[in-house]
Amino acid sequence: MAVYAVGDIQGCYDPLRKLLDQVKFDPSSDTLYCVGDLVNRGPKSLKTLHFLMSLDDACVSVLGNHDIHLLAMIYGLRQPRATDTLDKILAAPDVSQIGDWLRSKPLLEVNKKRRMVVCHAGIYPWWSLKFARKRCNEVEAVFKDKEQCIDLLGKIYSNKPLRWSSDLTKTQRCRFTINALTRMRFCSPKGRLNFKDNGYVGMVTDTRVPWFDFNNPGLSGWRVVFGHWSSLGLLIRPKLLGLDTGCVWGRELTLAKIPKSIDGPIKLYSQKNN
Ligand SMILES: [Mn+2]
Repeated sequence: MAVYAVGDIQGCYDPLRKLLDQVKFDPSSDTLYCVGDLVNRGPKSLKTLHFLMSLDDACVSVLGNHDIHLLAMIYGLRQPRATDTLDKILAAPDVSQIGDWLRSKPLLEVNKKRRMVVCHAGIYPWWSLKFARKRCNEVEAVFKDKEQCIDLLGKIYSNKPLRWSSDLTKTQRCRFTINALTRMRFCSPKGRLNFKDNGYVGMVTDTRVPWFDFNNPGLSGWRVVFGHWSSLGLLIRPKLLGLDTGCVWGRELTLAKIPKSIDGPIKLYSQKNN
């Protein structure tokens, strides 16, 4: 009945399997939460997806920006970038099922018993958990319908709107939600998402603050588990767990055993990519 969370896998299949062996992961009783970015840049994206799909309900994953990029490529909406390593997936006989599986994944997962919220990049600091779930549900409902999903994927590649407001159109709301949940690192104190800087914490200024450094009473009583920020590395605070430890960049993949109590100690395991 153990609950684990793993950082950005990005096709690093071998360290993932080693970590699961190390903790004797049992898919019939344990659960593995993935913070998203299951694929791309790493060596074995297709194998990673097939393995995670085989875990069925024992794997709970949220979508990361690379997973959404893959979806857009599967549906012919995006051209490959030089750093992409998605060719094998795109040529796979079951690429359409892979697309269906990815589309069914949420942007936000909640484990009530462990008081844990899982997302790829973070939660917009001006949103309560309840409101964030409402926003994510709106996107997830669109993704579940293939035609609507394709239509939305064709419209999300823009940074705007940078700031949430209640008078956005549905497309703007969905784009903002996807950008916040899967790409955000810094926000301005006035609530603008900052996509200009890809991330050194040394870049923090009065106008560029990590999303998790804003006080958000709407998340009190919850532990947020996220990835996406490899230059941050492992981040452990009482209510925060950042798990992107840059496996795909030659560092390591991190697996965390989530304690039953929110105040309990987190056990960490890590494996390099060879
Ligand atoms: Mn990411």
